[in-house]
Amino acid sequence: MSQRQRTFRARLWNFVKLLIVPLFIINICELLSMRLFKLPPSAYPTCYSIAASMELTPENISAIEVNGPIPLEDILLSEEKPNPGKTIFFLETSCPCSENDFNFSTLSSRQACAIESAALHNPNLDIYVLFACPHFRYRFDPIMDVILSYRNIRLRRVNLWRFAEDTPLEDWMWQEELFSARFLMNNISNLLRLLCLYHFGGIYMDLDVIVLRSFENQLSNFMGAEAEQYISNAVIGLESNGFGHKLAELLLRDFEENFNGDIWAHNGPRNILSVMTQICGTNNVSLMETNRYQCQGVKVFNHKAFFEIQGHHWAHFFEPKYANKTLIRLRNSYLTHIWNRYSTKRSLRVDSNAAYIQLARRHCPRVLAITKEYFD
Ligand SMILES: *[C@@H]1O[C@H](CO)[C@@H](O)[C@H](O)[C@H]1NC(C)=O
Ligand SMILES: *[C@@H]1O[C@H](CO)[C@@H](O)[C@H](O)[C@H]1NC(C)=O
Ligand SMILES: *[C@@H]1O[C@H](CO)[C@@H](O)[C@H](O)[C@H]1NC(C)=O
Ligand SMILES: *[C@@H]1O[C@H](CO)[C@@H](O)[C@H](O)[C@H]1NC(C)=O
Ligand SMILES: CC(=O)N[C@H]1CO[C@H](CO)[C@@H](O)[C@@H]1O
Repeated sequence: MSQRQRTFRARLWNFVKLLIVPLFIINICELLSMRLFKLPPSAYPTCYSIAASMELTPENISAIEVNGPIPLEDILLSEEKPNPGKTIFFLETSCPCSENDFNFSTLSSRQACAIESAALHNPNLDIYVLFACPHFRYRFDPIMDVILSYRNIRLRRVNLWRFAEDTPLEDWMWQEELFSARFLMNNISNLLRLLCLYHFGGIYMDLDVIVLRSFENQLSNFMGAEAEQYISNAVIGLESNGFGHKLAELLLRDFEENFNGDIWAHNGPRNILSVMTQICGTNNVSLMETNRYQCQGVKVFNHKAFFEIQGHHWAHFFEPKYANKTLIRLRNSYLTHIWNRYSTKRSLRVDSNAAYIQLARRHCPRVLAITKEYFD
């Protein structure tokens, strides 16, 4: 190596050191300050803790104005509790706030449709809709009114930290919560669904589905394959006791362990597949589907049950030319996922002939009836 090359290398190395060392120190300081002064890592997650700190207690509940917003009861503090193993849970976990200011809880027509369809087809189950963040709803809100016209629907709030008490994640929520909040908040919905099933058993469903038939005869432990080698966490059923409760615990523990690990993407479905592999002794999802007894009785539905129309075909719900075929394909499904992730920006007129509207007419008639112009 020539003298010149060596000098160049030395310079380069010095430059890299100059760059890396301060970055490293900044990083350490950031971590330390988060630990020592409990500074949240970014503004967004603080909305959840602000919401939790603004809770109404029985003492100040009477301070609410007569015509003011209506407070939601905390699911754990309310006298009326979900019926163990006989409740369907929906979660609304978004939490935007600005300067301690929250919008009130409300639902889009599509979310309300999921909830109505569950209530309509399962009159003997409780339907609980849980809000992680704003704790009030508007006094005049046609969508909420129509939802509450079903006797089996309840709206509640959850305080994330209280909800983790008496679960395997109780300590973890407090210790790691601020340190890792950035990640936790992204995945709050993945976590909260497991906590619901741990507390009460029952069925969890995403808010971007339509229920097509009754689950009242399916109140056992079940999951749904979304594709070959892929089990979704969009719909999960667990009994409130016995192996169902045990499975909820395994899922929570796996969630916690891998929260700190490197395999982070798609953690919801990864979490499910890893635990199912453990209990079934195989990672082959088709074998899980055909041999329920190998999986301690946990039923894994074929993808046709919940995901007959796959994500890349989400437009089949929106374009009238696909409607007939789509409705025929869904004839044997229990529910269908509408893929909000892809379809949320796609507006749909209430008078469209699209499959989504035709399904809504049959499975969420009251919500569709009060929706003006756009079913969004
Ligand atoms: C209600 O009272 C609690 C303390 O009991 C307080 O922390 C909370 O901020 C109050 N909520 C409102 C909306 O005033
Ligand atoms: C409340 O809703 C309005 C209208 O949808 C929106 O512009 C505003 O940013 C929201 N505020 C918060 C705090 O989320
Ligand atoms: C799963 O098992 C089935 C039946 O034995 C087999 O046909 C299939 O190839 C297996 N799939 C994988 C991914 O190993
Ligand atoms: C869908 O089926 C209806 C009758 O059930 C028929 O009138 C209509 O033309 C069909 N639409 C398409 C796009 O095939
Ligand atoms: C479903 C979800 O939001 N998953 C996210 C969990 O957090 C990781 C890390 O931020 C994301 O990569 C996942 O997308």
